Amino acid sequence: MYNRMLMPLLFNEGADVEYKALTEDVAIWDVAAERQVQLKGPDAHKLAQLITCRDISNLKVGKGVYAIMTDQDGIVLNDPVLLKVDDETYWFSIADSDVLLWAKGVSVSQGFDVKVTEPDVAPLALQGPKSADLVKELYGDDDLIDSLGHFDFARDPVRTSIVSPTRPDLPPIPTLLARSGWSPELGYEIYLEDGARGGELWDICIAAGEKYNIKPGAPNQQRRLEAGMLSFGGDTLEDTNALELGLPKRFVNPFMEPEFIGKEALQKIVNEGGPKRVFCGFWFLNSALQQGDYMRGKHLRIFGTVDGDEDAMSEYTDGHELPHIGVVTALGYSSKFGKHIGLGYIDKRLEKKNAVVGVETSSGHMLAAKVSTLPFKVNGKPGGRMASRAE
Ligand code: THG
Repeated sequence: MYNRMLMPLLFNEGADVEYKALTEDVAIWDVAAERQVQLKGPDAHKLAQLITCRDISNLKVGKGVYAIMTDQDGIVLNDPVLLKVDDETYWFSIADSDVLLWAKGVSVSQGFDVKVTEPDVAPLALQGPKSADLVKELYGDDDLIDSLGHFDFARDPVRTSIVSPTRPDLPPIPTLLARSGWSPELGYEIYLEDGARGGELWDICIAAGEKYNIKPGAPNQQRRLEAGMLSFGGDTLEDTNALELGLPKRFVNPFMEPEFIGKEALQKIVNEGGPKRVFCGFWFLNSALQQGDYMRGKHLRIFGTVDGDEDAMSEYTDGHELPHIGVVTALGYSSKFGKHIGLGYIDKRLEKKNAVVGVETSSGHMLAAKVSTLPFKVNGKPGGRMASRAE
């Protein structure tokens, strides 16, 4: 369940077929569970700003941004994409937690003039190198598609409605079209604005995508691990603060002009020397793991020394006597890198040292892993894409 909805996670042909479609052709994912929390009214901007630690003063209509939400202690509540739909309408396209109630609660406490709702909007993701060709066919508007930069979107009753090729007599399907998605590939998201027409939209995409080898899939864990992208809930702990995510400064900006919930707490953390642990990657060094081994959302404890000395570590068959210095929150096999990789948190002192640490598996064994900054790099080049972290 995701936002109290079912979300398809794997299709019959299997994870390898989905991965290949995503990286070479185009994959289609039903991500309707990424609900929209709409803020509408004269104070919509004020409320949106108050609940994200990113400066959105200059956000333009038609632009989306990755907008982390924090509580009064700077703890991450959600990591939505925020879309400015018009001057008085914002959508938070949320990950799996109760943003609707949080936004209503904050709004009422401030006496804001804004309505907070969950409109009938259901995103559908088309991700992969051939996704642009496919959306061009769906919308028949190459100029529009070519004009969309990363995280831009368009919403227009004519230009972003989809006419069914087989049923042109039916009213066009209303959508918002964004260039975004939870993968490092080129990708688009169709925000369907009439839930009753979901099946029809899916069928239209599958039919138009046939010549691009489209495959149904789901937000791809293997690819997002390679890209070092955060999975809220899986990779965030109860007490993860926004500074620990290691995102670029403009995403988490405690010293910006506008007020937001968590500002004081995050400033204090910076003033006291910064976060004690940081989100990072792990390269698993030994071959004890099987290709199918995959973990998300459990917390494997990490043991090691703050020196991260490889020779010292290799002497431990059982490193439990070492200090507990972090946690692995997800791991899986990367076919791109030819080894297992993971994500999690490590003591800040080890972040940039290529330290070798011991990761305790659920069966109590200790696996050696090397800490990596994100995005993962191979021969100095980011292994995902352009991931924002690389900037
Ligand atoms: N699409 C939409 N809604 C969503 C998601 C989505 N809601 C839930 C969840 N996914 C939100 N989380 C993320 C996390 C990361 C990214 C997008 C949504 C992402 N990150 C890039 C990175 O980390 O490299 C780029 C960030 C940037 O440049 O701004 O894309 O997928 N509609």
